Amino acid sequence: MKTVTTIAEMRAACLAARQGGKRLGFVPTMGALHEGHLSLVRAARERSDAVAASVFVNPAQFGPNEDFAKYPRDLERDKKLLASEGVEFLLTPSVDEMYPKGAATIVYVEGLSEKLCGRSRPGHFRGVTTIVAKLFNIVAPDAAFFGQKDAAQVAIIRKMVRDLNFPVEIVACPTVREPDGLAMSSRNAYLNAAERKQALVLSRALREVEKKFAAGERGAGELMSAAKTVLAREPSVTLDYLEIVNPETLDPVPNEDARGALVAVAAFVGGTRLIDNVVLGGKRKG
Ligand code: PAJ
Repeated sequence: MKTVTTIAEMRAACLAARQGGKRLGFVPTMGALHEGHLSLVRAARERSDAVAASVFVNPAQFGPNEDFAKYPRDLERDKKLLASEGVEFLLTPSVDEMYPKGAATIVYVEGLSEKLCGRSRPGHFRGVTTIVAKLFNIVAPDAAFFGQKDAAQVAIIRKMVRDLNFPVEIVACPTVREPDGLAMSSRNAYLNAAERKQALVLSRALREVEKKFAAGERGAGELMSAAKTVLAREPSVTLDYLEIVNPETLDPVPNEDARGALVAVAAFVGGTRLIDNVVLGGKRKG
């Protein structure tokens, strides 16, 4: 694996691969890698001739009172994992390399960026789309791989790619979970033993929704209250949002029909903000 810290080196390495006729897959990450990240690398390998990745904790997507400073970082471990998964090119830039003094341009997807996590994390998605656009310009991948775990992020990046004509295919990959159902996240490392148990209420609430949906319930309101009943059993967990939305527009679905809807939840477990979601089956109307 060729690991570089400068944009120029990454651009040259990726360009050479593409000019050699290789289809290039790309997996952007913030490191502290787990099986969720590695599943994206495996998906990228299956669908590409060479895989590029990045590890960059992007300050622009963290709010002033969020965890940028304490976000878990273990670059040596990340490098070993990515090398063993067959990544060919890895970019691990400094903040100054990605945001040199005077950088003033942002990429902002209007509307979608204020929904779901965007409502409680102002500026978050603007930071995400700006860095992902920059990384796409550096790597110029044929396809880029993102986790469905961050469903709003997928919707917003798809919209950015359409609106700005990036010649890249966006591939969304399923959420990887711990055996007990907790969605894998670099932030799970913040949880103590008690919080780790409490955190299970998120996936439990979503499973309850899926169960009710499978039993024939189609009403978004009914499905919401089923989830809320489960969440209320863990009063130490503070709900940020629970929404049943169209997975593309992120707007609430009509109350009478939750088919094909995204059920998304965010909650604080102790000081840690966790998110999870499921997409319900069936065909959406319209
Ligand atoms: P990060 O949180 O490191 O996640 C990198 C990628 O891994 C994202 O596409 C995310 O959705 C995916 N991922 C995380 N947990 C997952 C899980 N349990 N199952 C499947 N995929 C999972 O998302 C970001 O970084 C950043 O916003 C980034 C896109 C890199 C821009 O800075």
